[in-house]
Amino acid sequence: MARAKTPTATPPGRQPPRDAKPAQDKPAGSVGRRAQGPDPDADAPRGHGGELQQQAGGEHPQLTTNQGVVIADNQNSLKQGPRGPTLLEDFILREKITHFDHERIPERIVHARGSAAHGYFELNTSLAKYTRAKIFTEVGKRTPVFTRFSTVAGGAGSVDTPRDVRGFAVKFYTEEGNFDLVGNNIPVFFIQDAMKFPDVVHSVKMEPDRAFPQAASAHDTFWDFISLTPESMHMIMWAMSDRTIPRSLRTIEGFGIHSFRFLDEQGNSTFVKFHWRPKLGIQSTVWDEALKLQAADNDFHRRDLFENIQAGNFPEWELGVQLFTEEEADQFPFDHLDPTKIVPESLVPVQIIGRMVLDRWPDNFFAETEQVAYCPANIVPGIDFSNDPLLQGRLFSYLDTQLSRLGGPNFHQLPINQPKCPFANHQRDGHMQMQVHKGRVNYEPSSLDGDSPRADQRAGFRSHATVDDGVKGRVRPESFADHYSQARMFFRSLEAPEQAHLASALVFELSKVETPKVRERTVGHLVHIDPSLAQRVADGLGMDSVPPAPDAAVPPADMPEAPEVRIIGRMRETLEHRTVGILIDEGSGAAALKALRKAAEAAGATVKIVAPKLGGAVLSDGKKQPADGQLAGTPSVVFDAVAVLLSEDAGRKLSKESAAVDFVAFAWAHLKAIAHDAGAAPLLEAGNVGKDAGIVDAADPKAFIAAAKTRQWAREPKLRTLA
Ligand code: HDD
Repeated sequence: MARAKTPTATPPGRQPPRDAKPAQDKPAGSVGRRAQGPDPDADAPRGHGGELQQQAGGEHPQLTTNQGVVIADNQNSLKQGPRGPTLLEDFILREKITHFDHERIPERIVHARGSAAHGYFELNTSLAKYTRAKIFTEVGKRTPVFTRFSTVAGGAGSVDTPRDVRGFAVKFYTEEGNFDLVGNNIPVFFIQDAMKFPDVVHSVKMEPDRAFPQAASAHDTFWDFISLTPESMHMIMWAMSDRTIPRSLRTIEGFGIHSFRFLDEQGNSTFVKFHWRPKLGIQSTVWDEALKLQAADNDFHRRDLFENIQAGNFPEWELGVQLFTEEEADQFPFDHLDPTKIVPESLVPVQIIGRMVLDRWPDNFFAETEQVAYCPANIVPGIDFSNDPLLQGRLFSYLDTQLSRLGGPNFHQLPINQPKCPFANHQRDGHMQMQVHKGRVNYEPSSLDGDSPRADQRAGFRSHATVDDGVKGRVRPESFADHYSQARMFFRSLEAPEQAHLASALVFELSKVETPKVRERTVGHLVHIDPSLAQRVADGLGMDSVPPAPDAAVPPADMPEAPEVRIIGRMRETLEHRTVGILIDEGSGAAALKALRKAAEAAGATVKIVAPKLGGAVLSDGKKQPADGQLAGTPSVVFDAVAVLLSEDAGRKLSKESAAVDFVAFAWAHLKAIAHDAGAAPLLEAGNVGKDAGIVDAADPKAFIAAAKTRQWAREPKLRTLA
């Protein structure tokens, strides 16, 4: 569809557009029509800003309006004379600005900040005994997925690394319809009933009169709500643990939280809880590291996910299930329908049934990551809900929120939300209807069109034939009344440094609370969980005594330890897909750098060079080594382990450079391995870096790799006098 243009207002010095050739590779009507760009050999346009400066030559698609009209000039609005008024008639300007004005949609009320990737799920163990869902019965089959990770409290533009729960939402595009597992990186929740969700969310979001703090729970309204909501105590233990300050989205666990049901061909039900386990193991930061990461890189987690997927370091998780019958559940010393409870693995082990690999970054953030609409009500035949009252409320909320967030009832037709299996029904019309339905029949029963969609009793979705009776009322079951036993189990199952971090987190958060009675009420709850924790937090807050514990509906019971809640011991000692930063300067040892790089890369790490100047430095062999990051903008917090290779001169010079001193001081404080040579000694001294198994001679790459694979927990007592 070539057309000749007769430009009417070509700016001076500019070549008029040439005749366009039809596109070979795009359908008619798409953006595929091609125009020739300015010829790079032609006289470059010289002007005063209103002229086209781009120099790329070759063929480009023609720029058009949304109506397909080819645009002649995308630099200047239509004016009455060069210095005259802009004309309202300029439909090209108006269309462009109007579209721009509406580029944003409402952000998610929670989980607004997120990053996502495409990938697949592969089943390795059939669950045909329990479910007819093909995704869980066809071993070896790869089902496409789109997985979005998020923080909960912050807005879409907030930082990646606040202390916060992480959302872990997976859309499985199964051949039987979309199945969404919309979970978090923590296996329990703050509240037991969806009725309380708007309250807990309002309390944690920025306070409505002052509009701060952004993406933080450390403020009065959150702790006010929590201190008056004892059912939140188990979740508070998890939220104040290092789980909420993950090192990477690639190193978080995920949980479906609620009990769901599996239904076999006969409709028999087995309860199921879903678990995602990162192949790289769990890895968190220490709090000071998380704080400094916020300053170093607002997008740390998004960038980390992007860079690793682009590099082919595809993140991977195992999918595990806990399966139990109604009769088994009746024997648990808690109610599995209560979402503030876990089913400890000592009662029901997790069986691994498959894996998820994320191997493709979205092409467009808005179209995919922003417009993806998850919904826990999206399930497929062979899966069903339980009566968990939090889940039941969620079944309503997600579709409802998308109606205003995505602007109407047809958001399921957006490419990212569409099932990848055929879908057809008699729903019609509405805002942004993308399908052109044919024929007269948009109802059922009908006899006018033999091809119109019909229900299928055999293949179709069937609910579990649950028998429930009871007296109507706004009630909580007695079996939901124990708020402290699992909180105690969690705290007591942690390793000593993890307990200390949790106590410090509570002290930090409550220190930001201005209202004394809120602090006191919160510490009172801790007495039920563990009196020593209450004492530590009271001491940390400078209280004269531990406040009294509130009445507990059910006194806390001692449960067996649950090792699965720990992070320490469940990290994987590996450098695979991690990043080592090597600080160099003029005269750094070339051989040592080569050996360290080789060893780190062989262990699966990415190596990044940091230098005072981005251009790099001339090494001892006289060759210039470019840097990946400039020292002042690339602190050690962004690395998993560091090495410092410096000549004597550079070592002396950098020991007076605060960015360099911080580089080593923070690596030390954040329990990371540091390899160094003799030249770096003055810098390490200036950074108060001590000696331990994590501080190694750069001439011994093996020792460095061994130390770099883990955090130096033994260093912790030297660094912090923890609450
Ligand atoms: Fe929710 C989003 C996870 C309880 C109402 N939720 C949302 C997302 C995740 C979760 C991961 C982001 C999905 C995405 O990436 O787009 N939510 C949870 C978990 C919960 C939970 C694990 C408890 C076990 N949520 C919950 C309740 C309600 C909601 C009880 C309301 C009754 N959640 C929403 C919502 C959101 C949402 C308002 C906001 C944006 C969206 O749905 O799409 O409908």
